[in-house]
This record gives sequence, structure tokens and C-alpha cells, in this order.
Amino acid sequence: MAGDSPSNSGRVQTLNPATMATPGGHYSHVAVANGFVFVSGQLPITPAGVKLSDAPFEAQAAQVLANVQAALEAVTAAARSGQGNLLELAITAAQARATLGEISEAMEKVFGRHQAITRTIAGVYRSEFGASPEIEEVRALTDAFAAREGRRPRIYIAKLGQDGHDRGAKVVATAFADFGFDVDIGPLFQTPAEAARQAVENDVHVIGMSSLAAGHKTLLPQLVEELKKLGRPDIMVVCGGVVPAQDYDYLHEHGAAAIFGPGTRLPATGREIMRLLDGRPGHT
Ligand code: B12
Repeated sequence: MAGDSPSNSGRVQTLNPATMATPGGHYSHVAVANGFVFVSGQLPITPAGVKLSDAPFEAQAAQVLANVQAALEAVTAAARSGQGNLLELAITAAQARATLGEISEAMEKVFGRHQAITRTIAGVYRSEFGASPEIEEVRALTDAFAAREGRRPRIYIAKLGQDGHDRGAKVVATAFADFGFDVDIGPLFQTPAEAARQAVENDVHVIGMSSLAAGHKTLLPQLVEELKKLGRPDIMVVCGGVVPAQDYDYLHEHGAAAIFGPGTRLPATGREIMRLLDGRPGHT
């Protein structure tokens, strides 16, 4: 704590490094009180009279937690009644050291969690791309596949981890529908286990993982492992998006059948996926 500028008020000594934001409410960066150092900066203030608790240490700790709880309940109450300033109450809760997750949860009790609904619309890619022998070529491959296998090739477009870039995934989904694939598109922020389970339930032939937030080296191997655990290592995994060339070898070694980096033309990806599906043993 050397170099801090201590300030004294009664028996409480707060230590606020000059580089940190100004403390507010019941919060100070570090406080020494009743012979204890409160490193979280949270003070055991009793709401009645707004005084520092001089109860035993356990009771002081309980007071701190009760204060956080009260601040969170105030957020929920304001969300429910529509009265009060939610932002101000959320800041008070943060000053009482509630986490962002806890503050969100306090509001979620009333508002629920936003669930994005993704719909796939067929025909858009084809109409934008125009009449193209490239698309017709892939279409012929998927038609031949359907005639041979009794159903169309099915692809699951997955967005994994914290990657929220969903525009590419939507473009890919509509394009593949126009190429004659059956397309399922998963929700944002799935875990590899969730995506694998969904893909197995839908009995897809291939998972197209769209990666734009640099999570592929962690998430792709996990997805491949989850498919193995579910007894479906035969479901092919391909990866597209912002994938740097230096990661290709690693991804291939960990189970990627194909990687489609920036600038890849989608009809070419459709053709390559069909080549790989048709090349599986016993499927030619
Ligand atoms: C738009 C955008 C955003 C939007 C996303 C909106 C949305 N709902 O999607 C917003 C502003 C929210 C955003 C946020 C962030 N972004 Co951003 N974003 C972009 C940007 C400019 C364009 C992406 C895009 O939509 N392209 C258009 C679509 C149609 O193209 P696409 O996704 O590439 O898909 C095509 C191909 O890649 C391929 N493809 C993609 N997936 C698949 C899958 C398969 C199976 C196949 C076959 C093909 C395929 O086909 C598609 C069609 O051609 C890129 C830069 C760039 N030029 O790529 C950065 C970029 C992706 N973002 C980046 C970053 C760092 C972020 C943030 C972390 C920034 C931050 N610090 O907050 C956050 C992360 C948020 C999150 N949770 O993911 C980096 C990622 C770097 C990396 N991967 O190492 C990029 C590359 C910018 C950069 N050069 O640094 N972003």
C-alpha cells in the first residue's frame, strides 16, 4: 500500500491509490476498519443510521453481503414497478460490489433474457448472385446426393463461444439453402457440447463452424471431441470465417475437414463440401 494517500474518518481508514476511479457509496478501494483490512473495499455499513458495523467480523461480513443483496433487490423492484432510475440503482449495486452478471440477473427476473430468433430465408443468395453455372453445378451435386442417399445433404451452421458476428453465418445459411442443402442454423454463443448435441439430434452430415472472434483453435477441437463422445465422429466439421492461414495446419490436425478463410467464394465452399461428402468411404 506504499504510495497510497490515506484518509481517516473515525476508525475507518480508506486507502485510495491515485490511479483508481473515485470511490462512491459504501465502496472504497481498500479500507482498514476495526483492525481488519477490507481489500474488496466493501464496508460493513449498517443501512439503519448508515454507520459502520462494530459487530464481530462474521457479522460484518454478513452485513456486507446483505448490503449487496439489498442493492440488487432494489434493482429488481425498480424493474418491476417502472419507478426509479435503473441506471443509478445498477451503479449503486456495482459500488456495493455486485457483479455485472448479478445486476443483469436482477433485471432478468422481470424482463427475461433476450432470445434472438434466427430465420433462414431461401432464395436470397441465389437472386443476389444471379444466374450462375457455379451455383447450378453445386445444385446438381446436391441433387445427385439426394437421389443416391434418399435425403439432401444437411449442414448445421454453428456459432460457438463468445463470437457474436452472425452476419456471415446467415449469409452462409441462405447460400447453402440455395445450393440445395437442408440447413439448420444454431443460436449464438453455443458451447461445443451444445452444438454437437444439436447436430446429432438433427442427424446432419456436416457442421459448418463460423469463426470470427479467434476462438477456433480452442472450440473446433472441443467440437470434434464432443462428436466423438456422442458416437458420431463421422459428422464432418468444416470451419469458415476470419481464420488466419497459420492456423490451418493446427485445425486440420484437430479434425477440420476443410477451412474456408476470408475471401472464399461460397459456391466453391459448397462444391468442396460435396466433394468431401461424396468421397467418404461407401458413399460414391
Ligand atoms: C461487422 C463486424 C462486427 C459487428 C458484428 C455484427 C454482427 N451481428 O455480426 C460488431 C460491431 C458487433 C463487432 C464486434 C466485435 N468485433 Co468485429 N467485425 C466486424 C467486421 C467489420 C465485418 C464482419 C462481417 O459481418 N462481415 C460480413 C460477412 C458476410 O462476412 P464473414 O462473416 O466474413 O463471412 C463470410 C466468410 O468469412 C465466409 N464464412 C464465414 N463463416 C463461414 C462458415 C462456413 C461454414 C463457410 C463455408 C464460410 C463462412 O462466408 C461468408 C460470406 O462470404 C469484421 C472485419 C472484417 N472485414 O471481416 C470485424 C472483426 C471480425 N471483428 C473483430 C473484433 C476483434 C471484434 C470485437 C472483439 C471488437 C471489440 N473489441 O469489442 C467485437 C466482438 C463481439 C463478439 N462478441 O463477437 C476482428 C476479429 C479478429 C480476429 N478474429 O482475430 C475483425 C476481423 C476486425 C479486425 N480486423 O480486427 N464486429
